[in-house]
Amino acid sequence: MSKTLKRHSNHEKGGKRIQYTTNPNGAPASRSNNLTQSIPTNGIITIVNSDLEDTMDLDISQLKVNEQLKRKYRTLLKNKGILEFLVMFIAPIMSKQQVYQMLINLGYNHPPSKYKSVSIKKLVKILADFIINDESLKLTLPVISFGPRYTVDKFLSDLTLCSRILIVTGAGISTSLGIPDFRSFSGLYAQLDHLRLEDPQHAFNFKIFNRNPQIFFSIAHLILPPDGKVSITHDFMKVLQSKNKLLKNYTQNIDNLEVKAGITTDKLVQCHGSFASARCLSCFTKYPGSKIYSHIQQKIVPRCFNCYNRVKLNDEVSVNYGVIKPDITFFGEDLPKLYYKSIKQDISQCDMIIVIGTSLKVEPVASIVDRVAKKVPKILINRDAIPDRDFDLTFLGDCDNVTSYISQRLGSGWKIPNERYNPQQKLTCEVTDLDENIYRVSSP
Ligand code: CNA
Repeated sequence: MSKTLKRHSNHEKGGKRIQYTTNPNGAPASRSNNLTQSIPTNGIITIVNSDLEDTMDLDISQLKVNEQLKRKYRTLLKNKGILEFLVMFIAPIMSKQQVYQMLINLGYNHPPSKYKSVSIKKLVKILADFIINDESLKLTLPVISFGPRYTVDKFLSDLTLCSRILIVTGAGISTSLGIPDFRSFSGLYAQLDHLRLEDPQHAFNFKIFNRNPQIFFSIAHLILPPDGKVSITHDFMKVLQSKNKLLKNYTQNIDNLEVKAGITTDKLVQCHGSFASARCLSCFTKYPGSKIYSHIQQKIVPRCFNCYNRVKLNDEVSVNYGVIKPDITFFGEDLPKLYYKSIKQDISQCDMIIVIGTSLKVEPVASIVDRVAKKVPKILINRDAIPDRDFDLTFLGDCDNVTSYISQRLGSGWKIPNERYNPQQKLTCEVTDLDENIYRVSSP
């Protein structure tokens, strides 16, 4: 039986999601599907949507306590405890007015004059502090351990100690070389309008390729690897390899630049194949990828000589007859065997996972990070955050800047051997979201 795990796009990761909804004026929470699930972090309720505008223009100073609700809330808090109360009455999406109303209905006093100057997050924290410090409720607080935050310093120190680092990479590590990624604003998908495809992913769909190989070959030149150059991030991986710290690089890239950077074959899994080789779809003759580069550059469909020699005048052949296809994995094709052979063991062996330059939209690679043990530090380096995956630390920014920053912080022994690397480059690393542990690295 063929493997069922084919490469596919996963726009809606995460399976079933649950939202607790409630009417803060009293009705208990109910469960409904398909909406966002809230996650408390650092002991503070982060279940508010700070973007939600207050819809009613209420005069806050006029709000009065609803005695019936007050009794209900406080009895529940005393009898069931704080967690049950939160589950029943705090909704993932609440307006600032609703939070304030709850505060009043619990009998707490927060000066209306300060209402405007506090953020909704702050107001929720004030509410939580009131409840937790309310001695009349005699609350036994549940012990919830969130563990210490995974700091940048801890990450840098772990890097020096870890010896089995798994690196998952995507198109973002090659964009500095001029190869567009897929899904960014100016990425390849945004440049395919002229093909009038229902979905830009169809340019990489195996069935469609077989029906019309010209579609792929009309755009393949856009992602052909440049000659002789690799990015700072490629060379950063090489540094890890030289220090015997690289367990393996699972790359979704097809540009084969990891090999050019010197990542050895035992340390590399090209999950979606690469342009390094190609083969005839009819007779399966294997060709070096470079054999068809000039065809790709000229947007010509390359055909296999052997197969065409066999065709006689007036023979009818199918449109994909003798087409030489680069060994890259199209949607609808299976991943290379090496992926399945090694992934399980590498997931169980790694002592750190670093994900770089990928939107994590294509399965099964996208879910590798979810399969790694909880105790293993999970780091993301990307231009965009990926909120639906559980990273311990996220560095937002250009991955060449982030890897340069890491190298600079670790000292001269971590110098990246790349002509573009500048150990003196001014780079800052600033926290942008403490709850999610997200830092932005940029050059001022
Ligand atoms: P994607 O979905 O286009 O995502 C790329 C991600 O990288 C986005 O989240 C960007 O924000 C981020 N990014 C872009 N540039 C940078 C940068 N300089 N620094 C940091 N982050 C950056 O691409 P994925 O790799 O996630 O998708 C997997 C596809 C893309 C694979 O199947 C590849 O075959 C395919 N692809 C490969 C290449 C290549 O080999 N160079 C190029 C284009 C597409």
